[in-house]
Amino acid sequence: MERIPPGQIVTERFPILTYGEEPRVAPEAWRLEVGGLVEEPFALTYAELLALPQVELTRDFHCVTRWSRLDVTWRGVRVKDLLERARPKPEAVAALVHAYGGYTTNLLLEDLLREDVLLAHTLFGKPLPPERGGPVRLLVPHLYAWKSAKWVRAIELLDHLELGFWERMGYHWRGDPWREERFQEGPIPAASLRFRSKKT
Ligand SMILES: Nc1nc2c(c(=O)[nH]1)N[C@H]1C(S)=C(S)[C@@H](COP(=O)(O)O)O[C@H]1N2
Ligand SMILES: [Mo]
Repeated sequence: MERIPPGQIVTERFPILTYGEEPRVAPEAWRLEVGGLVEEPFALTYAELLALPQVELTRDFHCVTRWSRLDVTWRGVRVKDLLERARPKPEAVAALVHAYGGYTTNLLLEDLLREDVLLAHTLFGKPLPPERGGPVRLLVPHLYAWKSAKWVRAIELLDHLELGFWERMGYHWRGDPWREERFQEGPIPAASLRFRSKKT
């Protein structure tokens, strides 16, 4: 497989992209809430996050505005581990991720359960800087970078698709860079909502 998704241009730089004000969240004040359609909703502190099993990985980062930054090294906790602890109800198929400052983005539960989806607190060996979403951001390397919500605050599991900030503005409901899912052209096809009928 090609390394660079179609229509992307590699940059040596690593631009900072934030819509609106940059929220300031002290590590001591940071909380992650895992809730919605789960059996065991819980909140996590920064200290608790650091005490969990840690993963380090290096991944390329693809922004829908066409820049790709290769080989970014992150450290954090697998979102999968946290979701397993919360125990999603059978009808949970999607998530709305909420950030401090009001930003949101939607994801399929199956996309959040990938092994390389992290709650990242470290970037290139240093604490995640505030402008990068510190103290903690989401990293979803297999989708466009707008899914990697900075200053993440909550993961809310849902039995339906609820669009996030950019998705409501016309960006693609899923955002796979390999399929160039940049903008939502036309209505979201019913086939994409297959996850609605996953109910058991
Ligand atoms: N909370 C929040 N998260 C966000 C954004 C934002 O504006 N607010 N921008 C997104 C977009 S469009 C991109 S490309 C990446 C950029 O991450 P970076 O600033 O670390 O490069 O963050 C994503 N996460
Ligand atoms: Mo972006």
